[in-house]
Amino acid sequence: MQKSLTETQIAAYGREGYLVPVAVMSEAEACAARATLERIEAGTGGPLRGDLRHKAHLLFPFLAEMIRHPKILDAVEDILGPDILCWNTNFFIKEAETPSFVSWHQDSTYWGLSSPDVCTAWVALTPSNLDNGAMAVIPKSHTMDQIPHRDTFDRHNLLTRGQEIAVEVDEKEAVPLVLQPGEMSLHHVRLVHGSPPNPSNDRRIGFAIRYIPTSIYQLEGKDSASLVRGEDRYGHFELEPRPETDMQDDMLALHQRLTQGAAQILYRGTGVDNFNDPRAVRG
Ligand SMILES: O=C(O)CCC(=O)C(=O)O
Repeated sequence: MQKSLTETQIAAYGREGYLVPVAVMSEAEACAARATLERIEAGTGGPLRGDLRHKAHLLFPFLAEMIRHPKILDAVEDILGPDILCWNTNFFIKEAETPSFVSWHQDSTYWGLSSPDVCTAWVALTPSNLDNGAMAVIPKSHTMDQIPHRDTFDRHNLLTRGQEIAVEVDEKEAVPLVLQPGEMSLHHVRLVHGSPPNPSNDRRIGFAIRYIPTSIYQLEGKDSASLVRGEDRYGHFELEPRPETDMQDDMLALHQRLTQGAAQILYRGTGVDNFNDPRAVRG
């Protein structure tokens, strides 16, 4: 029995590779999350950079709560089943009137996971629309295998390596995923997607939560994840604890160790081995 999505929505995700919009919190809750983020940024000296953009759910309780949000998990459970790990989280923040963009890509390219049974919940903390660089997707592209990508390391490209698909993408097919604060989109790990810069006068903030079933494993090294629902009967990942306060000393040390391990997987073969390397810092 489904938890929150209808049969039609589940079928649409399977057929098209994405689902939008799914309401998961009120606009007031999303605005409160943005305010918390901006209070943290004020304390860390500006927009989150380097390793703070990755696995920030280990450092900040409001994000630890968000990855466990019942409405997000109910929808993800309808897609992935009852035993769910949050493998990673990434902030995708486009500052107002900046050139930051996301090239056309498939998420699966460098993640090293054993199966494409991976679903991203992209949660909007601000509006995301045609005026501020909303993500766009190529429907049904998730049915293709892994497509070759080339690394550009373009510093305005928000992806780890600035990787882009090495074949022509027919942009006429692209569908923008328009979201209000508090709504999310869901997308499959092989779906081709990307987004243009934000020319508007406000930031566009998305929090991307990568969910996997517990059966999946990492092919490229040791990796970690947070058990957010159900049971882990496989033990493929080091299970992450949950922070109680912002930037606890022990969680900072753990975050540094785990994001360094993650960077070694994502940047393998490039000489970059942590998210604070100048080639890895994005914005
Ligand atoms: O935030 C964006 O525009 C792109 C996000 C993205 O590529 C992702 O969540 O995988």
